[in-house]
Amino acid sequence: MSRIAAEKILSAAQNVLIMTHVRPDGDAVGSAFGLKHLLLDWGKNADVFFPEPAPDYAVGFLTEYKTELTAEELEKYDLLVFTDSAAPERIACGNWDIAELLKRNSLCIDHHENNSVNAAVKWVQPRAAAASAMIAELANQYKGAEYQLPVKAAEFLLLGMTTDSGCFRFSNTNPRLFFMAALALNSGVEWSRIINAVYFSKPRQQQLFEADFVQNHVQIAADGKLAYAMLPQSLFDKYGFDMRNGETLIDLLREIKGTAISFHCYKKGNDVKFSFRSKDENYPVLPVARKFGGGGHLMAAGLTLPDAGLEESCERIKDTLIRYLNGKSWE
Ligand SMILES: [Mn+2]
Repeated sequence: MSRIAAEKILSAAQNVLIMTHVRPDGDAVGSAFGLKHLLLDWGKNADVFFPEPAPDYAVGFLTEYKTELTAEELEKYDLLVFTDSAAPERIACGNWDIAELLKRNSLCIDHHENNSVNAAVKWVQPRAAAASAMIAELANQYKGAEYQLPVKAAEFLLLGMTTDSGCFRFSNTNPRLFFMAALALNSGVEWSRIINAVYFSKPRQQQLFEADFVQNHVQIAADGKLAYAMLPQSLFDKYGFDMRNGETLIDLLREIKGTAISFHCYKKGNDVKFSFRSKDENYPVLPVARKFGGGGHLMAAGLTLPDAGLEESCERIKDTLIRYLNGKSWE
């Protein structure tokens, strides 16, 4: 479905509850809270149900939100919106059964390939760099070119646009993104506040964690085309580091000269979590992630292997990627 359908369902609603994905990143925060501030500007009631902690860099931007949602509260909303959420099981909805929530009037705004959220209205644009960029576009189209984004909405949308594109460096960076970022900047947002919070506020402990990661955990394979790292729990413990703040850790692998694919993995409860990036269009990572039950974007994907061992899983994925990079059968 199209942006027009999204505009229609939003315009008909009066009380909107917005949710986003688990382990929220900058675009999750940016799209959910950015939409909230737009809807407030458009004379609607809008709340964000945000039951999981935000990355530290985003905390200073957050405005009011709900961490709990009673059945009685839920009744007062006539529309639920899910932003940046690729699959129903990826939606952060606290103790609620997502299947129950999806029976209600709902809208999904997302930019992941193969989105499987069966909302009443879906607007999915895999080529959009960020869900936040889609929401800026919706505001621009719905309200017209003269519409000035409210400063708070613009700030959140920029937060999402910059983080999902690695500050306009990743392969998803396109003219639309720059255009939407320019629109948002035009509202009078303090850009340096966003940049300083996201890129120049790294705690010293995190820097030391990253140095240890680079020094002792990064491995190179496939004649330099693959960089990967397996992160043991002891490394997290040593620096008190939480992967909630590890969104850019993968870039320490991707930045290495000559690499096409990078990944890291770590244990979360009984599961093993993988993050994949590619910087070579000949070797997108999505097909490999999907093969093992993961998802995401063509060049940036993720995977959770339930009830798996860290070492064995890492070996298995590494071997698959080596075959993939060497043009051998890997499926
Ligand atoms: Mn996103």
